[in-house]
Amino acid sequence: MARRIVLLCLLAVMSAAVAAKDIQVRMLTNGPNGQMLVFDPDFIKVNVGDTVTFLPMQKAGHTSISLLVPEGAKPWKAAPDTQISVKIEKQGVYLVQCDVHKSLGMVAVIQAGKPVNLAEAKKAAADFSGKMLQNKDRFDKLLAQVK
Ligand SMILES: [Cu+2]
Repeated sequence: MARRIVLLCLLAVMSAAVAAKDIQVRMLTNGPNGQMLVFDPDFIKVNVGDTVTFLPMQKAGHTSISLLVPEGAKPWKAAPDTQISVKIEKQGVYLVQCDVHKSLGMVAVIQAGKPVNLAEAKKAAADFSGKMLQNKDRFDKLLAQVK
């Protein structure tokens, strides 16, 4: 009996380890479909425990910086043209910006589990988008994909 419980616990630990994914997001000057200055993908749905790795594919000073994270989650800030891996430890919506190109709408949204802070994220995105010079609708389009 005790042995069976130990075995079940081991299996649970192992499957959790296997299930955690590393999702790669490319930071691009020339993106797919003729889009300029994008994260690809720019809507990233993950599970809590997954890691999101931002890769500078084309040197242009691209950065990955959190603009908003759920309560209790750690914000992050990568240096320009630098790779960063972010472990997602809290559920909710994360807003991401490229500091150099934020005014041009280089943004992304991460959803982990339930979007517990969606209203807050929408408000922050609206404030932020108001200061953009182009692609002002990107955050809206991304947040519309949050389910
Ligand atoms: Cu950029």
